[in-house]
Amino acid sequence: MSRAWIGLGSNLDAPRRQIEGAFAELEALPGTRLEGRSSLYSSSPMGPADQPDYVNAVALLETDLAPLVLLDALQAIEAQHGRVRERRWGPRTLDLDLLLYDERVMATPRLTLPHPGIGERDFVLLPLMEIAGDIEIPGRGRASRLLAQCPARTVRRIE
Ligand code: ROI
Repeated sequence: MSRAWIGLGSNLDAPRRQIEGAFAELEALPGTRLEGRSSLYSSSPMGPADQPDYVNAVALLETDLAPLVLLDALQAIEAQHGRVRERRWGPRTLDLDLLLYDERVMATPRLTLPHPGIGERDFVLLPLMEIAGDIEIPGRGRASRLLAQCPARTVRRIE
């Protein structure tokens, strides 16, 4: 089994419900257990400001699925939530990012690990640290150091 950390985000169509539903769907993936889930967090949009605040969270999966198979499964869940590829950094019903997969480091056209945005996103790092502690991000350093260097801090816990 491998450990995969997933970042969840939504700012359309009842975001909390989107995130709660996504946790249930992650738990139902074949060969996969939902080992941990963070609280829900609210954050101001990164990118264009003319969109609602986001609800963000992080999940820990124990999985037999290989990284690209897991990525396919995450994109299928996004599609079920009505996710359409819209303008870059625009609002979305559900975003599922494969943040970390064991200590895997890779850069391919479809998948980069660790997730390239992880170090600049307080809305990823804070929920991640809630369930992972001060985890070492391969090639980047400890989560606490990355969080301290994040440009803006808007994330806050909402439950
Ligand atoms: N901003 C926040 N606060 N949370 C997100 O999950 C998020 N996701 C995105 C972009 C548009 C970059 N901005 C975000 O994909």
